[in-house]
Amino acid sequence: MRAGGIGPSVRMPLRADAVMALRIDILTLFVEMFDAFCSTSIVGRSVERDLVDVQRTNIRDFATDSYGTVDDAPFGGGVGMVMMYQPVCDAVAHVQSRHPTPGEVILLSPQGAPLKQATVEELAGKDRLILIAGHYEGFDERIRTLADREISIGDFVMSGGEIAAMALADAVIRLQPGALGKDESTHEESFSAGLLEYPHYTRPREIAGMSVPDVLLSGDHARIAAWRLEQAKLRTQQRRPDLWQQYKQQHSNQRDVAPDEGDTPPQEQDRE
Ligand code: 9D3
Repeated sequence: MRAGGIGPSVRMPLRADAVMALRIDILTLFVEMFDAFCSTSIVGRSVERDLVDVQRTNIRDFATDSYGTVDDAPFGGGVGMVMMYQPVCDAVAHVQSRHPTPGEVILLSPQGAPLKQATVEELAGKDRLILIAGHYEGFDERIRTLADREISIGDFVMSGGEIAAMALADAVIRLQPGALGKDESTHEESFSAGLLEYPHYTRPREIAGMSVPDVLLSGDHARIAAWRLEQAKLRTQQRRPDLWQQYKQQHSNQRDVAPDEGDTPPQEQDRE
């Protein structure tokens, strides 16, 4: 969560019950893509409760010609269009001028650093973020100088940066104090940090010939916790050997890395 220690980057409470909201500016050519995002579920509720202020800015508003041109053909030739420097630069300057605290400028790009929860946690502690989403074959290289960092959400190709901006904003917003209800609390995330989730079950006890594991009906909370940790480890070994190696490394001074200290994942017994 938020880094410890009082410093200029830590948002200070105005009153005991009021904390300055995180402000996120989204610079995009498709502001309408963010409508449902901003009004639905945890993000919608956080906006309503003033835990976060999400402002959308249309980069096209900063075009200088009457056609609203924001892209052009690449120097050197090639297919596709390139997003121009000037409208993006002016849009960033505009949103920066609208607020006293400078925002951390993040360019969503397939060439960015792959997004990790550690980055999300770091960004969740900032006062202000400015997300730039592109929607062309590429940015004019000089746009990169406007950004403090460049982030990708994974090694796959989307048609634009808008969904990546939503993914990042969503991950950051749900970490704001008060964003999650009691039932959605992140408490357990720290307990099993670095592991995939254990299997969940709800009513009915039996359906389509599949029953709930007996231990979950036992009422024995210690046994249930042990079973869940075991399942989380098994699942991580089977599905994400990369995460499992990391987890083993981080817990190498403890005796809790069982069930299998080895590198070969056990056979998966059942699939969902
Ligand atoms: C044919 C040229 N493309 C190379 C594969 C370049 C390209 C430019 C722009 C590919 C995708 C995009 C649009 N994507 C994003 O803006 C984007 C993105 C993504 O596609 N995947 C994962 N994370 C991100 S963050 C922004």
